[in-house]
Amino acid sequence: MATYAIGDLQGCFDAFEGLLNKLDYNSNKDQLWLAGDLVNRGSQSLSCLRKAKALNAKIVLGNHDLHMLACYYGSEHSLKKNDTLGEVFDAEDCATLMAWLKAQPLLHYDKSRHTLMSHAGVPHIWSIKQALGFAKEVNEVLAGSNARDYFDQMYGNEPSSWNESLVGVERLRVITNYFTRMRFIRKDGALEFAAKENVDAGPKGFAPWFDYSPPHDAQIVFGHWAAINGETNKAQFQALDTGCVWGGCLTALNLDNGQRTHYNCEK
Ligand SMILES: [Mn+2]
Repeated sequence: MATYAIGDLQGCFDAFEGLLNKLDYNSNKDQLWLAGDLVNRGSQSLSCLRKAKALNAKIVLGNHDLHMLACYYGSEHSLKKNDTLGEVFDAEDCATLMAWLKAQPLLHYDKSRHTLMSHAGVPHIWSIKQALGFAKEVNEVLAGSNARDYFDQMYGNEPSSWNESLVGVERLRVITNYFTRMRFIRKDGALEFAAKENVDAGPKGFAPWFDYSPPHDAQIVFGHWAAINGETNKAQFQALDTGCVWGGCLTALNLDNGQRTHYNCEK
């Protein structure tokens, strides 16, 4: 019996299956966590969604997952040029899959493991309790009758900083951005979205979010940042996006012993 956390699938179902086989994954005994971005860019998003649902994986929503949900539930969002989500929307079980995905959290906390998982990470400006509360605010809107309004106004980089006094869609947007798009952050909590390369790519005054010490010692498992190739140099922060869809590899972290297993995704 083991629990594995796997990074961004991004529609790479062959790699997903290959990695599960390599782990000798037993769906009757083992448990799976997925760090978000199950879909898009790769060519097998539909199979990834079906498999994740069938395995009853613990999932957090990534920016690509939210984009797909916005295209489906929003009033006017259409697919972008590089999106590979058409087969999902054409599938007979699309409505079931979308409803299932929309109910997934932005942040997962396993108290017994003292481990948090979110797609992009958890900013140092929040305690565990605050982070869980803010993530829940977004998930309650996703579950309610205002979900369409949220999806219609979800996109954007502003406000760029957390402020407790924010309300409405601006508050939800910045919370969403911390959990699903964050890479570089300033000590005061301001986010910067242009830089996507390695840890030195941020503008002056900004550093990778995991360079700061949070007010807790929970382990944080995350994906999203393929360019750092699974490395943060800190045991507290476990990066899992190793660029499978870009020809890198798909990574599984055994949460019981910290061991990593890779599946090579070379094209
Ligand atoms: Mn992402």
